[in-house]
Amino acid sequence: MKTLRPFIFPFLLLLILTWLLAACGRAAPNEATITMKEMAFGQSEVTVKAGQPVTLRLVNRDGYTHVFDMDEFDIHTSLAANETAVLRFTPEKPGRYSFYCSSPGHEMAGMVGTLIVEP
Ligand SMILES: [Cu+2]
Repeated sequence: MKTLRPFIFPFLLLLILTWLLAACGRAAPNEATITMKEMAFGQSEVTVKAGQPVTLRLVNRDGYTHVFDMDEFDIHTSLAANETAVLRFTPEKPGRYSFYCSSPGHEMAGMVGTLIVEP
């Protein structure tokens, strides 16, 4: 057993580091997926932390174009039918920021939501 000991410690350390990295990747708090389906956003509220990069995955499940608009961050992303897009930005100031779809009539039909940026 004594000859094995030098090998076990680095192996355990590697195992723990791998587990930590995997756990961090899975629990990323500033990631969200917003689907666009049947003239609505799948999530009308998305909560993130200020000062940290945000990743938003947009998935258009409809057979026509939607737009993801968030004026405060100058985001205006158009998604064709069944298209997916990934947005990355960093909200510096806490607050509530509305997002909507600027395709004609969609906002009126209820394609609105709120990004909540917590301190
Ligand atoms: Cu739309």
